[in-house]
Amino acid sequence: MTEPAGKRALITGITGQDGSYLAELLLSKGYEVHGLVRRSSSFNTSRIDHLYVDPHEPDARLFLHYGDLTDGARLVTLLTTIKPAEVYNLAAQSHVRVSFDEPVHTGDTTGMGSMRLLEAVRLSGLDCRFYQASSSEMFGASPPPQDEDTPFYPRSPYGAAKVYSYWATRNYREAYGMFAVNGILFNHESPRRGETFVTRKITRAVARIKAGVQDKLYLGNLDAVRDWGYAPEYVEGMWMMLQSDVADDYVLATGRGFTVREFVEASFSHVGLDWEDHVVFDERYLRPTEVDALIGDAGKAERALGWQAKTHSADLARLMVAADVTAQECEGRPWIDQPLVAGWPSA
Ligand code: NAP
Ligand code: F7E
Repeated sequence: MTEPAGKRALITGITGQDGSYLAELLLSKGYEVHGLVRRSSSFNTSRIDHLYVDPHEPDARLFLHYGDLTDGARLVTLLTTIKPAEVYNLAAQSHVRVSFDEPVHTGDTTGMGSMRLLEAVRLSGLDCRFYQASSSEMFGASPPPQDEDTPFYPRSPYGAAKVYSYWATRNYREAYGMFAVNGILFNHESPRRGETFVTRKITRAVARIKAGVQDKLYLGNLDAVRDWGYAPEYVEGMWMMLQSDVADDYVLATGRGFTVREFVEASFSHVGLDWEDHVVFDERYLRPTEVDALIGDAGKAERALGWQAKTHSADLARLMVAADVTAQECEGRPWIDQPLVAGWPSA
């Protein structure tokens, strides 16, 4: 393989929300980007199809490889062939509610998967920088505001698996001198957010109710407080962490809390609807243990990296509703058919 003019990066989870934005960002910076893709019986690359160029083309800089975080041997093979300068570990079973239904699978991918990848980096002898997608879910029951020194108290199999990956990453930094960092990211959303996370479930339902193809929206706990930011800004923070002189761990957050109810109100009112006419409580969306309030303090990232969130929850709700309304109207994918990600820092 010839050396690329820019840096070479490997992204696990490239087909997910963050992976797709990170791939765009790195390509815009001249990187050669390699992505790990799970084999699926149907296409699972819709978030990155617009970035794909036939690898036979001389200007192709995005390359996809089949692989899975449960297959450690495959990870070693890929790392030794690709030889990336930066590895971003974004792959995970990332749904908190689902982690109660599939705790062992979640532990195997979201927890052990990171250890397999770290060990693959070590075994391949590569001198590369490693980003671990850690999560505010690790703080769980610890009250806000949460920062890098807040004790972890996970409240789900997902949160527990992320704590394992967090410590595995720190251990490889301390034991082997690896440039390995944890980005402890609070919730971040976008028109590309998976349809079963609460923000997208709400904004998609608003668009469908407005269009007359749905009437009710069934939700669980409306009192939960989250610190919702805008995903394209957060992937820029991931990249900044790997460009730093020192490997360290950073919280990324907006610093402001918003209840699920407030997100619902902001979303429905954006299209002139009264949420109370449509939202119905359904206990199936409650969790055995809930995380009541997450509000992050990203002061360290601002001081050390110059990173700061720009988009806050109310603007995010409006931006996502607008994208879903357009997608509903043209039956298309909001991120491909329309340049709707206003505020995208590198566009
Ligand atoms: P996402 O949209 O759910 O994407 C997850 C990605 O992981 C997808 O590409 C998925 O592939 C892949 N994946 C799942 N299991 C895998 C396996 N066994 N092997 C290989 N790939 C696998 O998640 P996201 O919102 O982009 O989040 C990215 C990362 O940040 C995740 O680790 C998440 O836990 C973490 N995080 C997210 C947030 C947030 O608010 N978004 C906050 C903190 C941390 P398929 O497309 O084939 O399913
Ligand atoms: O829930 C409440 C739910 O599933 C947010 C992941 O990206 O962020 C995400 O995890 C809140 C919870 O995200 C419904 O009980 C009410 O309090 O959108 P969510 P999450 O659990 O915060 C963290 C940082 C991650 O790392 C994760 O990967 O909304 N809620 N009613 C509901 N949630 C859902 N999904 N569906 C409902 O009907």
